[in-house]
Amino acid sequence: MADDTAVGYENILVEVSAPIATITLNRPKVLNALSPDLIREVNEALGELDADSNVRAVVLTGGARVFAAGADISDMADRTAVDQLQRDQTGRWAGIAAFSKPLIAAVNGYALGGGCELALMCDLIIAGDSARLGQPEINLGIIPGAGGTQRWPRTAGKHAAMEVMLLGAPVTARRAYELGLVNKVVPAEMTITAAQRIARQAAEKAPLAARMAKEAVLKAFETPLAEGLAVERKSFYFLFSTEDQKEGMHAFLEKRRGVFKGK
Ligand code: DAK
Repeated sequence: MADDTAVGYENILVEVSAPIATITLNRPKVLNALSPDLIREVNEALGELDADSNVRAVVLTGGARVFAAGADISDMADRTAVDQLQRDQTGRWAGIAAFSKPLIAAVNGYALGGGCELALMCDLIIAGDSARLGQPEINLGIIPGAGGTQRWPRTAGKHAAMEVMLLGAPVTARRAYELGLVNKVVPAEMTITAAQRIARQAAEKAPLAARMAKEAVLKAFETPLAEGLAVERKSFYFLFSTEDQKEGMHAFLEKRRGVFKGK
């Protein structure tokens, strides 16, 4: 994607301002409810941005007022279990979780249900003080379907996870910060620029090292320690085959700032 382009999707806006890009969920009338088309577009955009070597970090936001009020209830209300199984919704969300570059959520207002799960799939979360994160699925007679029951307890612990899952009430930005769910709370009008600033910081780092670091950290949630340590070690050795490792270490020795090419 070219610089500073708003690429034409129907449910999202994508702005590339190399070395970062910003994806904005854009269904304001329904509080960015995550229709299948919106999720497909987020996946497609992330696929393109992953392949674009000019883009090194991405901000995902819902804009100034709301992140996302969850999956589109009007789309789900009359579906059967077999419908749900056959539409491979899980596969569509997996593409988002698999994005290989730093992905930073900028959350204002509600991040509920699938909206909260989408934020939790990101690598960092910057929350505006208006943010409310929660899993209200219990109020609809269902449970989270995009990782909420797994990612909440891994980050916030069992009891906080049970509280949001069983009572269906969201937590404030401040509480989410205390629980370790969000990295930083800022005034709501600064959320997106704060996230973009952090994305630019991440974009200055060595891209292959960032990719390996991200993979290794995510492995920690899926594997026993010995296996995770083996992944880390192999990635560590691999990075000594990159130009960026030579650049980074020589730049340090020469007392200058490293310039990384992702090679
Ligand atoms: N879906 C559809 N429309 C929604 C919506 C949603 N999730 N949330 C809000 N809207 C619509 C409202 O219907 C309303 O539309 P109109 O009446 O104007 O036509 C408009 O957005 C504004 O909403 P409100 O009038 O309700 O606004 P309020 O400020 O009064 O309340 C609220 C805001 C966020 C508290 C409220 O809208 C609310 O409770 N929304 C529902 C939140 C919710 O229950 N979310 C969880 C949905 S279930 C899966 C992956 C993921 C999922 C499932 C499967 N697989 C991979 C298998 C995820 C499931 C979910 O997220």
